[in-house]
Amino acid sequence: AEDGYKLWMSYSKIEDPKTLNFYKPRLQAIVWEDKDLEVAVEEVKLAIPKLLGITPKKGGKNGLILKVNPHINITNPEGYKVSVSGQSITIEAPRSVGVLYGVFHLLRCIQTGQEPAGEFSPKIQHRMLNHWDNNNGTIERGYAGMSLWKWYELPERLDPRYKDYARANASLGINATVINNVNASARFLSSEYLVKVKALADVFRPYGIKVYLSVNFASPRILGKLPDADPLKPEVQKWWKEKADEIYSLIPDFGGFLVKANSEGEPGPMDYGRTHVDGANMLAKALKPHGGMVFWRAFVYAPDPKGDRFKAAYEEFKPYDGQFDDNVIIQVKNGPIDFMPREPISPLFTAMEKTPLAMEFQVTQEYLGWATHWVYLASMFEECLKTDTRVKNRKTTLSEILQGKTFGYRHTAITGVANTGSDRNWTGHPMGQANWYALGRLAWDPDLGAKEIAQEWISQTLSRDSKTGSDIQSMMLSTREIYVNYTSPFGLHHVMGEGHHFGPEPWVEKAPRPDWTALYYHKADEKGIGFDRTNTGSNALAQYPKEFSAPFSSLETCPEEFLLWFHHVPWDRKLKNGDIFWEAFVKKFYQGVKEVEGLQRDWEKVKGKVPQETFENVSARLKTQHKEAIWWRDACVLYFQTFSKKALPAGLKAPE
Ligand code: GCW
Repeated sequence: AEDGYKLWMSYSKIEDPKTLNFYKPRLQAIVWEDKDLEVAVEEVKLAIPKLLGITPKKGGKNGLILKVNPHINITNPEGYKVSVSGQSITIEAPRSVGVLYGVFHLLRCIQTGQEPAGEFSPKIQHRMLNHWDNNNGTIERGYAGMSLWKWYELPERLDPRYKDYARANASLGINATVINNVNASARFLSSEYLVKVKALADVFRPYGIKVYLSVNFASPRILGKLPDADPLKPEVQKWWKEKADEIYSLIPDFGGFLVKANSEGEPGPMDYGRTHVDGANMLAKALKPHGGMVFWRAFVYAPDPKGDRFKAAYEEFKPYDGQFDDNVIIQVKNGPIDFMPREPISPLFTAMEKTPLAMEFQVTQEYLGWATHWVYLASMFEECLKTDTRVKNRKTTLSEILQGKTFGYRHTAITGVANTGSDRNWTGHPMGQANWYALGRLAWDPDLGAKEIAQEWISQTLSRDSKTGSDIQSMMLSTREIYVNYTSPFGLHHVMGEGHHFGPEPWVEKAPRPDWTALYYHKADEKGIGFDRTNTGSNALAQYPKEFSAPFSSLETCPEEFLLWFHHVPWDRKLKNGDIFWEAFVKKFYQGVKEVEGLQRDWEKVKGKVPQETFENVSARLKTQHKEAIWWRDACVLYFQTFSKKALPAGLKAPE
């Protein structure tokens, strides 16, 4: 049994007569000349017989015509054009990778019953996955087994899975992968490892995927045996330059470095009294002659018990706007804290006018139920991307900013922390595959909707029956809010288990750092709950354009789903629906549990309509999710009740 191995590329047989009528006559042959179209042709040869039951012959005048045409006029060099005429479909692109993307587009159209013609270009240049994979095979925050990369076997043995990984990414337009953890072992830069990295890069190259490495800033000291890694010292600069030369001699199209510096104990330029600019630009200069990029992360915060971690990234980076070299991108998490189930956007996105920023989403469900909770993350990504930032005091979505339209970025990037692992089905939860899929599609076009992406994914993965499809689609679209309801209603955040980040632990008051406790964030007391980030509190709201922050600033106008992000809300505050806050809050947890029961019932209805293994796998995980939703509900309600000292709303049974 395949058990989900083939992801959205199982190419099951098309039944729809209209689709068959359109495609069959036009896919009787494949016509191509360029040698570097091999993988595109291979994919067509694999897919078409399965989808359409025909075997395209080679050559001729009609059929599927694949052409690299450097002179074609197109918005983005990675784009492609598809035209349909008489008995043929032509895919043309300036680069072979564009033709490959065109082929995947065609296969998607066949499976979603659409016609393929048009011109298509990615709206974002760097479409990346970040793997938090370690050299011992474990994955930080990974819930789908061990790392895909078998370091002990490389470079000699190439697991066939590397190629399937590349195909899956290319099918979405993902063109970059950072293969190791940002908490980086210096070992990845050793000559021993670089040949292994090269072996992977060679597998990925035909699929248009560039390899990047996360680097440990102290590598010159750890590997090079220099006394330190001070970025202003010539011998340190020389070490990096030579390292870059070594990498490029092995991997001529190496993408560059991703760096987590001076964050959560990682080394960085500040260890030597230098700045983010000193550190990033030093690496940028080493990579520049080879065309490499530096992705420098803005995920930084100092342990300040009286401060507000929300403000840290902005405070550390805003002063350096405009000072980074032109091959540096600052990579910013979507929210100001850390991949919470619902976060407001990071204020940095609205504030760096002279520095290109990359979006970092998290696809692995660190704070969203690992691999036992069904959460379709595209709803969350979409909410974030469509946020109107009010930059320039007009409608400016975050998507537009990321596309570089607002501040004229010279580089654009969307990345996602991968949820892949060695599990047979790649992502542990079968529905997690949709999150990988969605990240890739949104990186190509951040204006796509969660709804259409779900539909595409379902018809390629689970079912092409329209009723089944729409049933699963509505389940998917409900999952994120359900998770929010039983874990973090009204903007409650950072109340998960300390360290492992699983399950509820709102009572954590001691941790290695104050900003890792739950109390720091929820601030519950007998009066109320929530973090006052208005001007009577930390004033974090002042980091946003005032046209954006205005509604959030007052309890009256703050969107209710963000209340606890910005206000200390009195327990007996009346909400719009007439409930007092305590009652509304408690009801959400109960509602969330009920909604999981609803998901279980709805999932039962697709039995026999989706692959049986997937059906059983999801059913079983839903049972666990239900149990864990009750755990979240009871833990949170009982704990917060010790502050509110109020009874449960009428009709709700108190947890035992
Ligand atoms: O979300 C937190 C995680 C850490 C992670 C860190 C980061 C890779 O708990 O495990 O480290 O963020 O993004 O750097």
